[in-house]
Amino acid sequence: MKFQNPAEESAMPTYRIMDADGKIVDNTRDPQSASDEEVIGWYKNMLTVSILDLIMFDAQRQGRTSFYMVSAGEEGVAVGSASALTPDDVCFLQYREQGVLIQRGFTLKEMMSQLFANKDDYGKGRNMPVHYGSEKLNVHTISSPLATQIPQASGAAYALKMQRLINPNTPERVVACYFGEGAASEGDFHAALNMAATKSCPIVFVCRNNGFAISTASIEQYKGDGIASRGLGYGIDTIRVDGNDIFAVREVMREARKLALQGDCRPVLVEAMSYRVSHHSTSDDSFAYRAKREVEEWKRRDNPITRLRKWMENKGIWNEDKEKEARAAIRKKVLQEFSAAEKVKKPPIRAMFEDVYEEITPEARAQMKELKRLIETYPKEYDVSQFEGGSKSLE
Ligand SMILES: Cc1ncc(C[n+]2csc(CCOP(=O)(O)OP(=O)(O)O)c2C)c(N)n1
Repeated sequence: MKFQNPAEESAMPTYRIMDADGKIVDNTRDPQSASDEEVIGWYKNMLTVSILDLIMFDAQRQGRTSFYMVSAGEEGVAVGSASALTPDDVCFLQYREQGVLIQRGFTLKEMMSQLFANKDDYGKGRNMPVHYGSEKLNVHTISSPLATQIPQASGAAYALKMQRLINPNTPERVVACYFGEGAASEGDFHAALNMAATKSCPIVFVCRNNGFAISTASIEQYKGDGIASRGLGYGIDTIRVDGNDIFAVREVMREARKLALQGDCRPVLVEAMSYRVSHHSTSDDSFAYRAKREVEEWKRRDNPITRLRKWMENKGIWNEDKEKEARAAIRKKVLQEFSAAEKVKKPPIRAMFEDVYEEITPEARAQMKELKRLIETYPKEYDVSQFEGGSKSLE
């Protein structure tokens, strides 16, 4: 009799194409599978995420927005994986994947409208900042309860498979579902993987393992070999990848997408290793639970942006001048959209009552009427001038 002991098993390896100096270490793969222009495009998208993050983090500190979450250190996972998807593929996000949205074509204006909850926000200003969504880009709207999107994503993938069974002319599509290693401790993660495996769903689960879930280090989050080892238990093809290596993330995602669509379809699990360089959110001071020096060391040692920059410089397609120019242009664009979005009116107050159900109920109508009466009775208490249509929208 022998008990299998996880400590005696070797850890799952981490796939890598280029090292921290931007040098290619896996020559069996063409690191590019894309033109120089495309690679530069990914680089600029990662820079955009990073510059947007710095500006919006400061804006929150000045009280100009209520909340923000940065993606520092994880730009490569988001942009690299999204670059391997087609526009038809469907995405479910957690919240630290702004690079997925930008790579899919979400504009800075769309981003700012959500962050400032103005009348151009698709969510009509109802959600906290960073809870983006885009019907046009097949990105489901982000919600705060962790991991709830994972079984929903399995269900969506099952629906895509059924669509093709009913009509084989429907284009091949997969679901890409993102979550953190902390969220993977939720029951929903387990329900989702089991459902996707037993129903053979065309889905790629992308776990961002950045070492922390707010103040909880991953050493307190699980005892096994990360999240990847769980995939095998559910009968799911699994790979661990270096999340700071955009080429590796892209290649893994391209292969995962192919696998997911093969034969009767099947789910794939990708665990992308990185480090959460930033505070968890604007509501968190991470130096209360980790040393500042540790963070500084990580920043200096490795980073998805500098890694790709080194590769591009080695190849002779990037230099200091281009870097300065790109940074200045992105910064200017972000600030332009920032000040434009800040000035746009808030959604009509009426929007507060809409979409709870498909139609406004008689009870909600009565509440609208009462709210209008209160606003008009106490105009000094309720300044509604910044809301589109003022109290009239409640008629
Ligand atoms: C169901 C649920 N529990 C707790 C929270 C509070 N919460 C928000 S983010 C977070 C940490 C998530 O960590 P992880 O999934 O590793 O993602 P990361 O923030 O590291 O990107 C927690 C506990 C929540 N939003 N939902």
